[in-house]
Amino acid sequence: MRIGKRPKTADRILKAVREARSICVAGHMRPDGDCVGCQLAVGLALRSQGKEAAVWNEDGVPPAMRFLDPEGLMRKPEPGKRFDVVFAVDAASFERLGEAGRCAAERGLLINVDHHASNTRYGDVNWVNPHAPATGELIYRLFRYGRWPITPRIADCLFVAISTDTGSFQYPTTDPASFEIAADLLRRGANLGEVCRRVYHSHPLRRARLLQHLYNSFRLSKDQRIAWAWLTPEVFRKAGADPLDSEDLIDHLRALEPVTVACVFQEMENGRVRVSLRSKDPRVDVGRIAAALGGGGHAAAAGVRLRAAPAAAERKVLSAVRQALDLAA
Ligand SMILES: [Mn+2]
Repeated sequence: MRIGKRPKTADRILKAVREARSICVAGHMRPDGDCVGCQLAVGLALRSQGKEAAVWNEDGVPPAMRFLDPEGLMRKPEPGKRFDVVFAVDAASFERLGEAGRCAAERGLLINVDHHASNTRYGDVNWVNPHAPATGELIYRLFRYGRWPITPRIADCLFVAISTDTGSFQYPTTDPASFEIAADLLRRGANLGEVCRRVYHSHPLRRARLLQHLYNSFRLSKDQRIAWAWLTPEVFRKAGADPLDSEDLIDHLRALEPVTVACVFQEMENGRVRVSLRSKDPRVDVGRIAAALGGGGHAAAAGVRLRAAPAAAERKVLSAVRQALDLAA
């Protein structure tokens, strides 16, 4: 496919990578398919260019995506290791990098490639395009601009990145280019059957138990436009699940016909409440709601961590959502 004119930022990134010897490819905490897909794709390319490349985010590769990393590229670098370049992908803020941000403490140069509108431009070089439905699309373009070979394995990684962040090409941010890039990745050897079986059809039973709890316990606002549910440490314990197993369960609440906004509240060990928000009405921007509360994300999918008691957190979030719904009505 034709990828259009190369932005100056992409040139700067390619030049910095060319000149670097050691590079850490960093991702955000609770990484999703977009994050690890991009991290591994870049990591593989750097290795094949003979660079010393570390690939790291504080939670590692989610189980469903481990097939993308058979030799364990994703590994914590030794503490205090200095990198010529730290290449952050899909992270809206420096804080979202969590522990991986420490790799950047003594770096030469920090590159930030991302597609979140809320991105804080924390890098020395920032390539932020909120119109891209996935960071994977930006990384794909970077490969093409730099003429980095896209091997079948790299095609798998980038396909996972784009497929997961577009909700399997369903979210309204999905555009013709997403399909064109996906088609090109299939042509280059991405294994659609394998990728979909691993990523979408291999959920562990403990995740189903969390979903059971969600379906059994979710609540609806009077007008049925808001659905919300709680996941407590006890629910996780009973399900034999860990906090990463709840990823994307919220989509089942958003998928209900009367519901416009779904919220899932998660009590965390440190006395904070993790809130996930999803909207299916483009006029109700949950990214803005989350940002007003100190979090971030996209118009259709966002989140925030609140330091508040559960009941207070719930009140605060639901009233903000209600307000946004009323404004859109
Ligand atoms: Mn993303």
